[in-house]
Amino acid sequence: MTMKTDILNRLKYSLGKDAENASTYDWRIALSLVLRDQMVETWFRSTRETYAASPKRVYYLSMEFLIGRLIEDMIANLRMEDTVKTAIAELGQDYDTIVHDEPDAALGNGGLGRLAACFMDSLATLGIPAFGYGIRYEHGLFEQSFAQGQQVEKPETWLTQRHAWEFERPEARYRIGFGGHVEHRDGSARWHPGEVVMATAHDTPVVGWNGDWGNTLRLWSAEPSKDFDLESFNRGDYLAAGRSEALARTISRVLYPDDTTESGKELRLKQEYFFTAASIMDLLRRYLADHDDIRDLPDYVAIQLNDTHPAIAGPELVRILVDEHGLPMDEAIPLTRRCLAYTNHTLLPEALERWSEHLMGRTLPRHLEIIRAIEHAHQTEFPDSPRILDHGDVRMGELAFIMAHKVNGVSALHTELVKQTVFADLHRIHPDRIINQTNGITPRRWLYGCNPSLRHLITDAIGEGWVTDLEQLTALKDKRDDAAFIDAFMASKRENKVNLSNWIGQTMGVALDPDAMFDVQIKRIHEYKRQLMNLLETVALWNEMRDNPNADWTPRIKIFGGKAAPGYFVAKDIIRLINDVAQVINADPVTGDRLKIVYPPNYNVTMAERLIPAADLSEQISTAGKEASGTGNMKFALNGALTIGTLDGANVEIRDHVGTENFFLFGLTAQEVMERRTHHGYSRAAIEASPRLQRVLGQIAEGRFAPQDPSRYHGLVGMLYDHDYFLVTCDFDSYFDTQRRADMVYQTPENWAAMALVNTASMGWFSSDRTIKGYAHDIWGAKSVLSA
Ligand code: AZC
Repeated sequence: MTMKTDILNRLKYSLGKDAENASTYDWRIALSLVLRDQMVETWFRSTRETYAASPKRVYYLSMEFLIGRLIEDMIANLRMEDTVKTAIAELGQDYDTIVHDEPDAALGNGGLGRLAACFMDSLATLGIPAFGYGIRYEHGLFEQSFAQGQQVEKPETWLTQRHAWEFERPEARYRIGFGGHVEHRDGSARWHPGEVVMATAHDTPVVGWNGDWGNTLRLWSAEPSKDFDLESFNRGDYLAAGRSEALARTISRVLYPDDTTESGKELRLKQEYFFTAASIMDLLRRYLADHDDIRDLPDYVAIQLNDTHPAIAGPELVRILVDEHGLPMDEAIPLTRRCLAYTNHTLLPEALERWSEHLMGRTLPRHLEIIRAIEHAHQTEFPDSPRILDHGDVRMGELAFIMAHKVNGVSALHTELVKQTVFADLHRIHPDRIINQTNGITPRRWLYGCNPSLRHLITDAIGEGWVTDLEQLTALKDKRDDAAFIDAFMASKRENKVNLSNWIGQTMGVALDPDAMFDVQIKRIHEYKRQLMNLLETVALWNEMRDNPNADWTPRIKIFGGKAAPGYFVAKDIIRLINDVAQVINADPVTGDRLKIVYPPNYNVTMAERLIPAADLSEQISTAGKEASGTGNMKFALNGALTIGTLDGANVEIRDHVGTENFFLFGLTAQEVMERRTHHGYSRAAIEASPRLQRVLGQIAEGRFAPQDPSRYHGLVGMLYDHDYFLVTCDFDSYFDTQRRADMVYQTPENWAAMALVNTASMGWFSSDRTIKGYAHDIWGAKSVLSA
């Protein structure tokens, strides 16, 4: 059968529509179902081969999977682009319209969630048997819009449409308990939960490159148990019965919109335990179906904890081993440790989770006992160890560390700082436990998929091997003096910029000059990421352009994108200021086309796929020591943008790879940042030393950008004078000067392009395939079944 008939059949038999009456939505679902059918073959084969080989399986536990759209991924990985495009054209439909109809699966906040999605792609491409385990949130990350420049949040509703990729698994259902009491009898313990919620699995196949291997992303949704409140129901009290039903469903209702700040909510703890417990039960069931001795578990199971959110996995597995399998505690703890590893993603103290012992005892009473036993065992062996239980709190970082056989940071610098700061004392006791695994990105989505023009250029030059072996891009370095190739490289970038300009023109009504430098900062809005510094620099540039309107300025488009956590008021002020400044500058006839600010609302994965291929300059300007790694920085450089950045996170390694001469470095180092903070009045001093910065802050403070409400930004400006914790003021001048250096280089487009090409050519190491091989070798002891 042909693709075309397959689609028509799906339209008819799965959607009950004929071609005449089908909407874009119908066509998209029909196409998705046809693609899913194709994947199922790979998926079954992979499962059969896994059972036959009985290898170690990897379980990646993550509260977040920031997937975005799947349709183009599926088409690309199945190598069906031409087939699908032809079929859709024959059916008289528009390919782009159909593909763009899919809502983003926004089951994550930012870097941590997107990393999990890239890892799933690499695990499947490498043929490592793996499950991703997470929560099937009914509402993903909120939708952002702006009202008078201010962020407005609306619930996100991706599931109101049919999610074509998943299979519900009614047979994979587990009872998850909360509360209740623990019964101790004859030296053994039994937990009697006071409340039970059901976890039901929903599986999305994850097919790797060329359809060679398929893994599973298994997301849990919460449902009331059958006996949910039968008593009330039988009494005829339907409202009471409905209430407990609603409470159960609440657990998988929404993604917490906090990025790196701890939320400290009981529901959050319940979400964490809910998905972790379901995942552990599920993997144990799979293990016990094939193995008799629970003691061999670490030879077959590697569980990776993506941050501390699933750290309750340690006590949970110990609980099952002790209370259900009768292992002694002193055997269960080390056995569990051999299964677990933990990735740390941030040093920000506010992001390190703590739960009060009171809440833990009320929600998970048996787990609190086990945490005490873990603490006791560790203290006995290492009397000067830092404590898990501290000032009435359970510290999840310490718990995760102590229960993991490996702890990893996500860039070389971050890993060193983890050793020196958050886990310094535990590191002294366990000097071999902390290792580095620098993050990576999947080249399938972040070059092959998002940048077709560059993809074709590269493939024509060096073949297609780079898609699974990104280091092959080094061959492009030979082309840096090849004028024809540089021309084609520039033409590809320009094409992407024209496409982006058209989209911005249509959606925001702002006309952009595609020959201007596209300077992009897209990520969560956070003080440490310093969008504010970027904006202050924009205002300073505007001032200087107006002072000197006839000079040969390099035209710039400043593009911002990103959401602020709803309760993070400083971040929301920064958003408003960006929009206020944009209004004034974009209307200024003096600067005109030479300076524009655009801030498209509702930044998400799909928007990143549009913006990154069109960027000339990538803003990676966090306060050194604060950005654990960054992965956007890698996506930009791979797509031929030059970076302006600090020595922070993976920027350091990117600069090493692309060469110091192809990277715009500025600012204080992590060491200098720590040192500077000890100086009294450092920010006031920095402002006083910079007339340029003083002028900008003066304009903002006097209401130049909010004439109706001139005091609007007094708080923000005051903060820069008095507690500029992230050293915006100290790095400002160095940043401004480096931006002017970038302007200069941009004036000679061939030079800029040659530098950009070297960036693309040097980014092979940042493939998440390399990262996953590192985890597999250094942490999991897992192997590819494909190459076996
Ligand atoms: C992020 C880090 O901020 C970012 O630097 C890193 O690249 C990314 O993880 C992946 O490792 N951290 C988070 O997103 N953290 C939380 C709690 O959301």
